[in-house]
Amino acid sequence: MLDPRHPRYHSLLLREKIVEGYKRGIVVLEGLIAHGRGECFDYLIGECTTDFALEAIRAAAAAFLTASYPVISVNGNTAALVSKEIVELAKETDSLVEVNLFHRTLERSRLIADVLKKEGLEKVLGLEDAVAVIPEIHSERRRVSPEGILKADLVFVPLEDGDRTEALRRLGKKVITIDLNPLSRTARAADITIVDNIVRAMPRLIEEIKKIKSLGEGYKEYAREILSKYNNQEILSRALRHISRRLENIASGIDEKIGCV
Ligand code: PTJ
Repeated sequence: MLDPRHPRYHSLLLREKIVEGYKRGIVVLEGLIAHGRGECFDYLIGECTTDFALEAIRAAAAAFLTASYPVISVNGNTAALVSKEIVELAKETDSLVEVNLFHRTLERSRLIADVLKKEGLEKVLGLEDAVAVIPEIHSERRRVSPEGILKADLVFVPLEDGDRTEALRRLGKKVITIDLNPLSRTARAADITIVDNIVRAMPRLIEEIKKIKSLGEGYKEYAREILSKYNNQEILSRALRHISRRLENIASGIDEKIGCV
């Protein structure tokens, strides 16, 4: 049992969720490594949602609300950490949800679908229906549902590995990711990159979507305006400068959080 007074309590809690996910067959061993890499970047960022992450979250909210066929792609780590929020996001944005795994087995896909259904999602794609293929992708991620990722105009791919984002973009889809590593290929290839921990970013994303929708009739217009001003390259540069500034500060003996919102 974790002691909430432990200085690394929140971080340890997430580790426990990932390990638990592994024991239940939802997360793969490689997912533990991916989580560790995320932890490291989170440490460098300062373990908070920053101003540049919030700007990307707002753009992502706007992109969801102006998409005509949004699809949320879920892998093992995402299901273990934020299944409840994934379901809420899907309902709030009328998105379809598709299980899409790098280390794909039908058994694990089913387990992940069950987790999402337990959170109240009626329909989960990416199981037996994953009969279409995106030929440019060389991993098992190429198997997609003709009703889901194949048809989508916007695909949300949090905690993603390498080449899929590039392939999805070549197919003309808008891609949003959440990735603590601003240097990853996915982070650099996506249209919108939220450099934040998925457990902090998801509730903020849902909140921003609700805020924009609450504007009423003209909300799509407002969302389009947010998107027209958004520049992902600039967000990634700000993420790298933020890390660099934090390291400079720490090297000078000032270990304090900066840029948190
Ligand atoms: O469940 P599967 O089979 O689809 O496999 C999922 C993993 C995550 C194992 C697979 O997609 C993979 O190997 O991913 P990578 O290449 O390690 O990339 C995952 C990215 O997510 C890395 O850049 C990490 O820094 C980042 N990351 C890890 N945990 C978090 C995170 N970003 C945000 N929040 C996190 N909690």
